[in-house]
Amino acid sequence: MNKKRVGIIGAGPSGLAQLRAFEAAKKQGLEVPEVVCFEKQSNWGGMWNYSWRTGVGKYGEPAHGSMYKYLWSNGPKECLEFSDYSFDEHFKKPISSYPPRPVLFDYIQGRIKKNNVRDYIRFNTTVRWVSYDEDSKKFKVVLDNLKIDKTYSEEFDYLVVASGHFSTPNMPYFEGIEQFPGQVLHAHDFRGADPYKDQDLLIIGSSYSAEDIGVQCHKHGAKSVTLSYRSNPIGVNWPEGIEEVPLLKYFEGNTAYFKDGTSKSFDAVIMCTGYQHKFPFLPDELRLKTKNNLYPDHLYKGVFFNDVPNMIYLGMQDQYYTFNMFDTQAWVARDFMMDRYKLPSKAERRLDINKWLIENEKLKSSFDHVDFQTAYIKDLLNLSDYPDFNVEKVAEMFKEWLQDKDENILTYRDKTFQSVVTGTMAETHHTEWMDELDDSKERYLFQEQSEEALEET
Ligand code: FAD
Ligand code: NA7
Repeated sequence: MNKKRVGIIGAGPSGLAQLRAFEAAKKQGLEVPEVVCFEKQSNWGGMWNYSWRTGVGKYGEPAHGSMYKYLWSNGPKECLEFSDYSFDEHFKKPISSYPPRPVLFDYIQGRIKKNNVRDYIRFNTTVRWVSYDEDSKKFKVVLDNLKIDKTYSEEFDYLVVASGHFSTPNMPYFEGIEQFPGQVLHAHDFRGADPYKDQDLLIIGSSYSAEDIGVQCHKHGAKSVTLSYRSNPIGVNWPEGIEEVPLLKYFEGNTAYFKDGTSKSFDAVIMCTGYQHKFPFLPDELRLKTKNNLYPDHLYKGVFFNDVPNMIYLGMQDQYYTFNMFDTQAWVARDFMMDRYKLPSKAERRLDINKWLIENEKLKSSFDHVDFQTAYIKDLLNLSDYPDFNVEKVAEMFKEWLQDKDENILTYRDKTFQSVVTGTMAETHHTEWMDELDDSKERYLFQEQSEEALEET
């Protein structure tokens, strides 16, 4: 009998989780389907694979990356730790709770390099279009090999969409913006705080990107940072040099006028106004249509597209949990694709989705959001053999993290947490975050080593 074929779109943390899940089954001696992963970039890691490029990539595809220089983990690493590959196993010593991007990229790669999963990935390959044949129950996937500029197609029994949803900007219009004399960009194109040194910076938005880009620019020498919110302010205890104001109404030249009647002149504007779930390679009947939220409609268990459940989406939720959530999803998806986990009827699936949607509607506070996603992870953990971890403890850490940010947005990254995987307590980083201007892996790890060495002498 021919092996079933699984296509995975994207080799970011979600796609890599799917590959790792299949490898784990293979290690147990189980027969796994034939798996092919398509990645339009030349390397894996998704967002964590930093690119200086904006606009388009080398081959003219929309640039995927939204991460920037000086990006440090915005939550404790203990909240995202893989439960089958600990930080201790990777770094061989305790590290701090908030590592910079290159260090987390290294960690993601470490687990994957232990297996031969690179062989399953076709890099520089964009998924151009997908169609589904109801009779044969197969997906036809049209692909572009970007390097040799060749289009071809292949068929799959299952398709896993792991293409991320923080890449296509949501870019609102404000009256007069077309005449604004300075730079106007979306967070997607922000590549570091350096250009905003000594500048008065206006940031629109009040979520993760606004908070982090605002704080990074403050840290790296912006003259002032003004955050303009639509619904709710971030509301933390801002230091001098950062302030929050209600929504921008319009610009006149370089002056911005806000809803509360105040105004200020700016050198640059960064729209931290979120992203669109965008799947230009999917037809209507297969496409997830949702805003960024904790439980997108139409996905049973947050992964199986209810109309066509052989179509699987990973990581489409708004995220408190990240790497470990992608894992819990990928393990359940794998078991379904290997006939080890059976789905209930479409109507039953709909009822289950509705149950989660109703709960999602009731959420008010950030703590409620954490509890909701924690319940979701627990539900998934019950469905596969992904190594159990203390999710309740992780939820507590998320709440502590939220409180730390409220108390002091400039020092929360100096705090340390305890791993639920190994019990190891994180190290205090050698330099306080506000004084640390170098985000390289070498500096992050080397300094710790040299301090250790110093202690030994
Ligand atoms: P992605 O990482 O986006 O990967 C998707 C992959 O799919 C990419 O490699 C892309 O090239 C590929 N792809 C897309 N379309 C196609 C196509 N048509 N054909 C072939 N390949 C395609 N999370 C944290 O845990 N901690 C943080 O500190 C943190 N900071 C963040 C900061 C920023 C600025 C952003 C944008 C996100 C941040 N996140 C953070 C969340 C982050 O998105 C997740 O950690 C994680 O990268 C999501 O993984 P993913 O695989 O689902 O998507
Ligand atoms: P989010 O978390 O989706 O937040 C988007 C923000 O943009 C949010 O504050 C919105 O305000 C605001 N927004 C959206 N449209 C507008 C308009 N038209 N006007 C003003 N404000 C608007 O995206 P982020 O980029 O912050 O975070 C995404 C990921 O990147 C995250 O995982 C991080 O780790 C990094 P609202 O509250 O809806 O009024």
